[in-house]
Amino acid sequence: MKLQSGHEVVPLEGSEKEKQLKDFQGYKDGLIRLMPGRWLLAPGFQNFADRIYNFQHKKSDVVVMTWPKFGTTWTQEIVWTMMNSPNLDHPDSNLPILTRSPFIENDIFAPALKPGEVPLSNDPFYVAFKKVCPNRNPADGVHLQLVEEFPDPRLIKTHLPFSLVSPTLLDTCKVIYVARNPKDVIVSFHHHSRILKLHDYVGSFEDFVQYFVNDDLIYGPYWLHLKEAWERKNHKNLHFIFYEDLKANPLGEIKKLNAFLNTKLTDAQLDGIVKYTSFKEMRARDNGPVFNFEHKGVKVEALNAEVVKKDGGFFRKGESGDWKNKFTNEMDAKANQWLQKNLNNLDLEFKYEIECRKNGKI
Ligand code: PPS
Repeated sequence: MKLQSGHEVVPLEGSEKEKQLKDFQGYKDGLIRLMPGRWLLAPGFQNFADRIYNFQHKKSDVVVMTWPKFGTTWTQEIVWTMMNSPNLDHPDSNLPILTRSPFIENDIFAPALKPGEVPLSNDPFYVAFKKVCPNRNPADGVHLQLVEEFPDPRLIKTHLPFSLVSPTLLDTCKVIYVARNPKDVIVSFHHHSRILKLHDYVGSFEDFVQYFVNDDLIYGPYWLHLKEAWERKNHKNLHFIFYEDLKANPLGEIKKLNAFLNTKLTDAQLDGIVKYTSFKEMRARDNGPVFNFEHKGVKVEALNAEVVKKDGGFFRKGESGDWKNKFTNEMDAKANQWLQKNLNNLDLEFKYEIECRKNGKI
């Protein structure tokens, strides 16, 4: 199958597929690769790829584009608050973030609905869908249609790279790309893949590092995703944020966003947003992208409660450099080799890797 982005869809087969399905027990429908790029995605992507590629963006859209675990949710919460609730008084601010800032490709992970079937009535996504697009058929994509019909200005999340989204995206609207040190991404993604039943990773941490350096994790390859954004970094509609900068100086970074988005917030409003979007406050609100809910007394659980109890939920640690507590010397050497091969070749100084080394943080 050929996509309108020009990519050929190749389903994973043989021993590679077997290994993935053994370690990621949530990938029951298998996985696909898109060539060129070797992008690894859920097979449901084929149903939405062309619509996403041809999506009509508006000038007022703001897209938060990241690879998984780069700090998407944090950035969405900051930007949503700047755009909608600068005085922290919007009545919807406690709703799950993906109902306020929809995730354009999230339908690719949902099991296909049978004709006439509707999602669970109190699934927060479906509640938002019914409110925003009451006359649409959810089988055509709850999340994608939510984005299509969402009132302006829309704040849209994607983990897709530039080559899989609209080729006119940057010339049409503003894009915020968030990047994060790959070693912390590995730790965070490993946790994410264990807590989310959608992935249900049951392999070892060591194997997870290997999956990462082989570019064999879903949404991979990390470096190509980053490269496609880095090559566009001088475009006036692209704003780059590094998770580590946001962590070290949130006010400074939010001020830059204030200029980029032209939101014209006062210093007092920006101070309020820094506090409101701190890790501590966001973890306490716990209205991130994944959640459990009850439907007619039956618990619908996206999260593996046992792992959450032992190792924490979606808002895990929210720190830079936590990888030092998890990596062995061998893993570090493997990741460094990967960094050397992929990121140095990009002409992208992964400045936090370098700076952190200099000041002894790593
Ligand atoms: S996802 O599921 O891919 O969209 O995840 P994403 O939101 O990109 O990344 C989740 C990590 O970001 C951390 N996080 C934060 N860090 C600092 N401050 C705030 N406010 C914040 N909110 C979320 C979250 O805890 C995940 O990182 P780890 O290292 O696992 O804690």
